[in-house]
Amino acid sequence: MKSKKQSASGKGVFISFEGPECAGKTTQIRMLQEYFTKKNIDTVVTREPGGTVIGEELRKIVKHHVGETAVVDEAEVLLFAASRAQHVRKVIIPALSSGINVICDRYSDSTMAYQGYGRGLDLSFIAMLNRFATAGCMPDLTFVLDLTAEESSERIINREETLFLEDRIESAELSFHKRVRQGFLEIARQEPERVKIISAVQPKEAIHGQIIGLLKNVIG
Ligand code: Z5A
Repeated sequence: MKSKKQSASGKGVFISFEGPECAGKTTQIRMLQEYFTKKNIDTVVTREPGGTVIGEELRKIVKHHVGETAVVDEAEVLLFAASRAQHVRKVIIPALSSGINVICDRYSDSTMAYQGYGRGLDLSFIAMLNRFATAGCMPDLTFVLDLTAEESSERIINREETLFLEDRIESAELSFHKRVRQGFLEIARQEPERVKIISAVQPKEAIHGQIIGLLKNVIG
């Protein structure tokens, strides 16, 4: 681990990927990880909800809980925040402090987009909850892979790995997913320096090329 290159500032770069389901986040994260590996740059790849043992337990509840007692929206937002509070303190901040880059598959913008814009919970409460959960640790750069709700649901239907296996949030109605997308676009409008929108309807290599181009402004 120590033989690999770490950032000149001594602090790692924090990159998050956001967007609707099936936008290609996992695919792009894998390609970016390979890019860093070839350059011998130390990187941790992690995800939300999840990234810690507790976070992965919470992930099972928020993604797949079914049964007579549905997870109410207020409980859902707190479960995501709980996963994040553990994750940021046990994984993200320690890695960044050691000069290791962090790539995170979803982070606090997902809470704003899904639970705020999507579920309709109070946006200022979510902003406060995000500040509490993250301890103020925000990504240096966030890529929102943008896809319409219709394009996203078509990819979910055709996705080989999970054919016919939509999870609890994926199976929400189309209008919910439209609001989520608008949420991501609004976040990008409010924070254009940090949040970059990239069309997810392009060949994978073209998207990767755009990501590397934008990263060079941050990493050098
Ligand atoms: N959630 C929340 O509500 N609040 C929060 O605070 C947080 C999360 C943190 C996590 O699910 C769920 O939790 C998510 C939001 C919510 N809810 N939903 N629904 P997840 O992590 O399991 O799933 P996901 O983040 O939605 O990702 P995904 O469905 O696994 O998709 P993806 O990672 O973005 O895409 P992919 O796996 O790379 O590719 C999907 C398919 O598209 C696959 O068949 C690829 O071959 C194809 N693909 C990829 N790129 C392309 C291009 N460029 N063209 C065409 N096809 C492509």
